[in-house]
Amino acid sequence: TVSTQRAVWMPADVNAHWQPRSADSHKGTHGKVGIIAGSETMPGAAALTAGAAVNAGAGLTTVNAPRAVMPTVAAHVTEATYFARDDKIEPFYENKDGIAIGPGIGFGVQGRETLATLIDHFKGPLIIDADGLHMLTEMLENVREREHPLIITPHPGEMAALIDATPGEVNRRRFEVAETFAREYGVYVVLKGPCTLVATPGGETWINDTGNAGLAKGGSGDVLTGMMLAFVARYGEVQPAVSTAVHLHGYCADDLLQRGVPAETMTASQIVQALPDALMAVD
Ligand code: NPW
Ligand code: AMP
Ligand code: MG
Repeated sequence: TVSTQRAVWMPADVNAHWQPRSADSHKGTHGKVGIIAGSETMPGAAALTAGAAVNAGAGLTTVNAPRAVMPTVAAHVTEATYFARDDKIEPFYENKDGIAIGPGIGFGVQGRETLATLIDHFKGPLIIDADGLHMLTEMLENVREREHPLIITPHPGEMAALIDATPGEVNRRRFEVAETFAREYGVYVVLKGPCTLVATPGGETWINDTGNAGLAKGGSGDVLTGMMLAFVARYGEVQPAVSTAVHLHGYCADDLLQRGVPAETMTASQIVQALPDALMAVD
C-alpha cells in the first residue's frame, strides 16, 4: 500500500498561504482567467462562475459563452469581457493564467473538442467541472499525458460517472476514490459534499470542515469553480489555492447562517456576496 497524508486544511493554513495584493500591482498581476460556461438553458451557471471569479480577486475575467447568451450574462457580470463560443479557441486560451470549463455548457460536440484541445494544449492550470466532467470519461488517456496542472471538481454523482460506480459507492469510500483517481491520472481531485476532500497527485489529502446544507442548492458548485479559478491563477502552488477556495466557499455559507440567513433561503448569489467578509477574515 502507498502511504497518504491526511489532514484538515485549517484557517491557519489559509492565512499562511494567502496572497495579498501588493500596492504596486496591476490587473495582469492578479491573473487573467478564462471561463467556459453557460448555454441557452443555463446562462446562470456562467454568471455565477464569473461573478465568483471577479469577486474572489481575478485581475481580468473573460467568459466564453454562446453569442446569444452574452448580453444576459454581461448584465450580471459587467466587469468581465466576453468571447463567442463559436470562434476559434486558440486566442481564448493563449494568454490565460488559468481556465475553468464545464458549468452549464451542456454536451455539444464543440464543448468536447474544446475540452480535448485544452487538456492537450493549455499550459496553465485547468479546472474541469460539471458537464465537462461527464465528457472527460472519453478523454482519460489525454489526461494521463497532460503535463500541466489539472483540477477536477466532481460532486459524488459526477465522480461516480467518471469511475463507473454509483454515487452511493463513491460516498461509502470517499477517501479511497479521490486518492486513487488523483494518483492514477496525476490530477487534483476535489470530491465535493459535506467535508469536501482535496486529493493531490503527490498523495496528500486535505479535508475541509466549513460549509453547511445551505450549499445544497443549484449553483453553489458553479460559485466554487469561479473562486477556485481566481485563486489558482494567482497562487504559485495549486493545492493551497484549491483548498483555500473550498474553505472560504464553506466559510461564506457558515457566515450567512450566523448572520441569520436560513439554509433554506441561502442562494449561490449570496455566497458570492458574502465573499468580502470572508476575505476580510484572512486578508
Ligand atoms: P440525484 O438524482 O440528485 O439523486 P448532474 P447537476 C447525482 C448546471 N447548473 N450526492 C444526482 O443524483 C451545472 O453546472 C446550472 C450524491 C444525479 O444522479 C451542470 O452543468 C445552474 N449524488 C448542470 O447544471 C444551476 C449526487 O448526480 C447526478 C450528488 C447539471 O448539474 C444548477 C446529477 O448530476 C447547476 O449548477 C451528491 N451530493 N449531487 C444555472 N443556474 O444555470 C448530485 N448527485 O446531471 O451533473 O446534474 O449537478 O445538477
Ligand atoms: P454542486 O453540486 O456542483 O452544485 O456543488 C455543491 C457545492 O456545495 C459543493 O461545494 C459541496 O461541497 C457543497 N455542499 C453541498 N451540500 C452540502 C452540505 N450538505 N454541506 C456542506 N456543503 C455542501
Ligand atoms: Mg456542479
